[in-house]
Amino acid sequence: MDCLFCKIVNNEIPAEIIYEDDHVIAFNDINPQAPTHALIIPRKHIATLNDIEPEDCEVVGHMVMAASKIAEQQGFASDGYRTVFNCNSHGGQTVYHIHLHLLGGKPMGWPPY
Ligand code: IU
Repeated sequence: MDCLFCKIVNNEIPAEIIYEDDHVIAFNDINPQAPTHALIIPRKHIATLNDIEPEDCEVVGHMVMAASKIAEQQGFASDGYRTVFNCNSHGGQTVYHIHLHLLGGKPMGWPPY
């Protein structure tokens, strides 16, 4: 399978990994949109949010828990932060291995367009 994020999971291409556990890894986005912009991904390949199955609930929970742990580690948990899943073209998804964006270190705007 030719998936960029699977290659990062398998150490076939480098990334600045900032967190990992048995289910997920997180690394710095190459095009950061905030002082901290990390991507939290499951080790398992899941293409889009539409492909999540009931047995994936645990890993998706790990993704969300990882976001709050990283926010704490980076020192912006109490100020707050943004988490985003983009899904398919209207959602702005460009890499088809689900990833939770974690953006922190500055106030975020809303709406996101
Ligand atoms: P999106 O939600 O699928 O649009 O997000 C994909 C992200 O992956 C985007 O923020 C890119 O900057 C990021 N990214 C990366 O960190 N490393 C890469 O090699 C590639 C994309 I291609």
